[in-house]
Amino acid sequence: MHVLEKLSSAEAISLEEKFGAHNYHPLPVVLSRGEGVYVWDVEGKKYYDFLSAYSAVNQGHCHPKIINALIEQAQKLTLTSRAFYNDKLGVYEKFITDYFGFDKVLPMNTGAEAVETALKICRKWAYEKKGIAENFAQIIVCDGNFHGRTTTIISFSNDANARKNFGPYTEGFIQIPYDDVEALEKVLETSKNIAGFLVEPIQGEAGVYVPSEEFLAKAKALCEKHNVLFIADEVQTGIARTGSLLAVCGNCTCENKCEKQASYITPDILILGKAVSGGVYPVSAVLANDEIMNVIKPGQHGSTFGGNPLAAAVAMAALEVVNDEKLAQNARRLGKIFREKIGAYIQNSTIATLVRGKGLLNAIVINDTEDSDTAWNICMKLAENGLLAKPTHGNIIRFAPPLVMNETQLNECISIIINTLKEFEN
Ligand code: IF1
Repeated sequence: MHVLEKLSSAEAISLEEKFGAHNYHPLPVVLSRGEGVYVWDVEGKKYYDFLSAYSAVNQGHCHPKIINALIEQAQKLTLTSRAFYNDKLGVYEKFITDYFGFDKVLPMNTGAEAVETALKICRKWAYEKKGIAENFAQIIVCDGNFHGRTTTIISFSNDANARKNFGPYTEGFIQIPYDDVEALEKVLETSKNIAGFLVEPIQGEAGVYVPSEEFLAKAKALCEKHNVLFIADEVQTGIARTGSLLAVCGNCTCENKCEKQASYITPDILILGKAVSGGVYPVSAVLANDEIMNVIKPGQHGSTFGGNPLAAAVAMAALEVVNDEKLAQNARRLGKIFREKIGAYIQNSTIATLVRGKGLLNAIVINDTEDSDTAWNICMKLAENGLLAKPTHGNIIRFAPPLVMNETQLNECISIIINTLKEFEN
């Protein structure tokens, strides 16, 4: 088919409308280039990216170190499958397990695949190590969770739009309210077949809900007490996004090698995705120590692209950038400025009710009903004013720029956001 040399936004949108499944409702912005904190549309308009591809581009768009790693490896060897060894996977496996402090990694591609992998490992551990009767394992999840879109994962979602008419649903999950230690304790004390507790350290899609200070630590302690695996889904909160290398690091300064500070809550299974590759290539990872990971034997799990040499090369470069450029420290510092300045504006605002978040994962709650289109209209106006963001649920707008942003750029963005919100003040 003849492809137009230079598409206009309208042409690009109509092609997607006609030939693509309608599984998204994007803002009418057609991007063609990205560099650091900026993206450009096909007409050449420049924007600040305040979504970062849902926190996959933490290192900034097209980071030269990561792109060079991609190009160099792509010219040598991209995919061998796991039918054979390759010279990059073992090096990467040592690198990432040292980096996050676990014995082993099971490499996958997307976040949902990594979540599914963690669920399988948890169940297998429950039958073969904990001694739960086969097919009776239960995994506790939280209301408002988002862990991906596979049939099993939406089976334990309570988002009607994500699960309606995709049944029959996978069994073996118990829902409790998020940030509710008593509810977790009650389930753990009344059910003997609990294998694991799967939790987002901050609920991103639900609207950037930061749990109470002690929630994760108390939940981890309860899991330990009841011999239940604490499974942290850091697909969105990981890789320095919340001002530490991982959201479960608590208030660790994260200088270099993780010294497992007192505030660190050690997951039994850690799930990573998105910015593991800096948004350059689909890379996800499941990390655990030997007594858990070794329940997986040859032929019991895998994927064609999982652990390919290109992913390995890209992920090592992307994770080095996080340390080299101290992205966690930057996210923590700029996030505080963002919440302080937006919070000051909100004191006298009629259109925004609160700002919340951690590091550079933040959200502003708009003073309107969930089903109103005010948040959408604000995002349309933000785009007009040169900043891209998108509502999560209804009246909540997520703000998550690349972590390479500097203070001058942040202040310019804060001005754009406040001036745009003021246009909606009544
Ligand atoms: C979409 C949301 C964010 C995730 C957590 C696993 C996954 C995700 C905590 C699965 C993915 C993405 C999916 C994308 C939009 C985005 C999203 F709005 F859907 F919920 F970020 F908040 N765990 N989140 O956030 O990873 O399979 O996508 O690689 O599906 O619309 P994935």
